[in-house]
Amino acid sequence: MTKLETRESEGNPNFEIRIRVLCAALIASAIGVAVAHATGTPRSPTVRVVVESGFWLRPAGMIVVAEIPAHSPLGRLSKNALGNGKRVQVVAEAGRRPVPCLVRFDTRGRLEKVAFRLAADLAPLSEAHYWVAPRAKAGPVADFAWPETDVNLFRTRNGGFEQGGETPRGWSLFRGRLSTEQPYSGNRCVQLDTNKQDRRGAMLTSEIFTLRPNACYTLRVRARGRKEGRDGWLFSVGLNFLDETKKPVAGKPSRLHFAQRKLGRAWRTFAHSESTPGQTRFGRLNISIYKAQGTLWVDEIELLEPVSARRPPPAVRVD
Ligand SMILES: [Ca+2]
Repeated sequence: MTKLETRESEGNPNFEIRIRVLCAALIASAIGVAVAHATGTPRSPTVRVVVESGFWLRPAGMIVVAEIPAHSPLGRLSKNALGNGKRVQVVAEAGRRPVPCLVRFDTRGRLEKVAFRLAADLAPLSEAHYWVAPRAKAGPVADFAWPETDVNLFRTRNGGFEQGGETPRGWSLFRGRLSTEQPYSGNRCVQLDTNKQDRRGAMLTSEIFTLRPNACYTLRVRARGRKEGRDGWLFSVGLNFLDETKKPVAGKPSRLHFAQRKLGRAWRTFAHSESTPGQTRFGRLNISIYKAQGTLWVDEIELLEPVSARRPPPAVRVD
């Protein structure tokens, strides 16, 4: 922020905020009109998709996939209403032009996902906005194939803790147990507990699984918690990279992916991407309470292995 802007905002902060809100509203309105004008379709219901590049350049033409929220008006439209996908369009906010797209419907015939090509290069650490909307008349379907989806290694490894008895299949628990208290998904999650009397911590550990060397994996974990006192970390997640002898890879014995001193009662999704060292052949996941007192709940763990690229896909979210 420049000195001039600082003085202005200090003098009348409300005014500056109002101007910004007004500008944002005008821009949004103009874009909406432009989308409708450029395509001749109703503006509603639309979904705005934000594509974030992360640390990499995402070239024009790259295919990205957006999930359409089931609760959104667009997500409630049926296959018939959308002409079996031929009456769905994606428009790039910049340049306001349609881009080729494909759609997928769920088993109930509702719009579930849209794949589309990036209209322009997306520089590292930047984002681009697109609109998904119905169109009045059926249009051409994109000529590309639906992109392969990254493989979730925990889909078959009980990442949601739904299988098994008191100890979920595929996992070891130290001072933890299964819980049916407000799971993130399905009927079960895992609960770890520590208390004042015993400061050894609590841990959830996966079985050893195969990893590829020099590949970029994305780990996602859902967690919530209740912490007592100020000490330690309530939520600590580490992925061990192991060599062919199943010993930690030299120089990078353990990669801590993320840690939180405390957590709230509502579920949050934590994610991190990291490349495996060249010697990596296997991996093992550890989630623990580290030197803290409290309760940690964990559910729906995903570890995404890239199908074709050695870098994670761009983050795509729907506003
Ligand atoms: Ca679950």
